[in-house]
Amino acid sequence: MTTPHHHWTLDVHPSELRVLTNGYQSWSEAELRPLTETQTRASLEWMIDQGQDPAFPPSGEAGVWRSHSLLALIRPGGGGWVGAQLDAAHTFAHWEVRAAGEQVLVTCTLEGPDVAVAWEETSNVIGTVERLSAQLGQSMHARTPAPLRVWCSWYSYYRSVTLDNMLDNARLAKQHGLPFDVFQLDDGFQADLGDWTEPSEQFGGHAKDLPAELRKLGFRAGLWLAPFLVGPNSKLFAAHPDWLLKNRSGTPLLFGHNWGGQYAALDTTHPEVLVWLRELAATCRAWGYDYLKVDFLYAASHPGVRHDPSVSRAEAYRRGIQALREGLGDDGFLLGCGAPLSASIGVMDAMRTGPDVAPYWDDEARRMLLGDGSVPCSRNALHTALSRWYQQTWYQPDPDVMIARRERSLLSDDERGALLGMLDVIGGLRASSDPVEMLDEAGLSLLRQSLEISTPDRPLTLTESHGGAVTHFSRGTF
Ligand code: 9PG
Repeated sequence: MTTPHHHWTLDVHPSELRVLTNGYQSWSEAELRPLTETQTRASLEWMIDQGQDPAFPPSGEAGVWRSHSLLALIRPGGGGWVGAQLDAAHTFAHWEVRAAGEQVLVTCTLEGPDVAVAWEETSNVIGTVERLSAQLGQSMHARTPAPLRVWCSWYSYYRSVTLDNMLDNARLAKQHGLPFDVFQLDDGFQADLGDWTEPSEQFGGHAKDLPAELRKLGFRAGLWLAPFLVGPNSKLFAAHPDWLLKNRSGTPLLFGHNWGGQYAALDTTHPEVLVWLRELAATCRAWGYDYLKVDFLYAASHPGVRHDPSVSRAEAYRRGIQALREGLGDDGFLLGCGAPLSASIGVMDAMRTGPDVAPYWDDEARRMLLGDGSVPCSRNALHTALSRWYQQTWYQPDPDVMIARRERSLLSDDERGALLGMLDVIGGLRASSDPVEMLDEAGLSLLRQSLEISTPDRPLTLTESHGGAVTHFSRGTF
């Protein structure tokens, strides 16, 4: 594996610049900040595993900022510099900018096969970011299907969701004429991570029994999976220890912290794992699910010892998601979450571009004291998804759900309004998790507004005729 390295020295005073960064995966922070400030580094290892790139986390030094795939430096007048990798299928591009006295040093290190990297000085940073990201999207055959309106079980029922909860909400949504396209079952239906075809006790049924009922009510069926994760007590873990990502001593690597402890990951450079993943997605499709929310996807590119050590982390990830796409079928809808971003272009239809929304505005203690910018809360979700506006050309963005309910929520009326407006500005998928029975007239009206897909804020796409003359402007597919 090669590690090509580029560097540039800029004769500009660091105090003149702001830096636009892009975090590694869906939940990692993306932001625009003065270069002289300090990028936040999560203070606990499991938070770095789950919210940053453990192989390239923020350094924590003042005046040093790290970014993935692309980086922009902005001068007060809007000019500056933009760097971007021009192919992301097999290679992670690690950008670092460093204030150094009267100068600024920039490096780009490629983890994986050598790919072209653009570095441009420009009078219009925003325009250049949009042009280079659109170029990356085009060259990787980005999929940007029409956005869908989704009801998702997570942000109200969490892991105690039942089959009846799903059906009750779908029936009520139909009664109220709520314009959802998809009803998506989230985490909680499965016996364990990896044991997806066996139900949990509390679900009160089997996930395969849901799609036919949803279709009768006029909805498509969606299912959540964390397809690359393996619970240490799961049957999959016991049956196939050879399929797991290892640490240097050859034992399965356990990392992160969720579901009450650490978890293992599938090694997607192992050919049998790819067969298993294809079959898993095909099984869900055969059950009637044509929309999959595939989550915790960074597990396939977590640093560790793989069956085929010559495969880059980006390539290992890509093989895993391609196997899922093959199993689901080209006409199925694939939403990535907790996913390395640019390496997903052309495989994913939609992508979570920020951390989770929660029924409160901020989690200041974890954000400020523990340095975790990916902790669920409305503020973090909006902050990061807004800072990734240019990724509309990579996939359909999913800025996460609107929360319209007043019960079981700490959001004030103003905060609900802010969430509604900012989700609309970001665009992409429209989603809700509110139990429909919790919504009064005002709540239903807020929910209906949030499901309206407006486009006027989306950038105009210029379409040229063969002769080069502009024939029409369109609103694009966003
Ligand atoms: C299901 C959930 C929902 C949600 C996903 C994801 O860093 N963390 O500890 C962390 C845990 C869970 C999480 C995000 C971050 O949520 O984004 O929509 O599907 O999993 O478990």
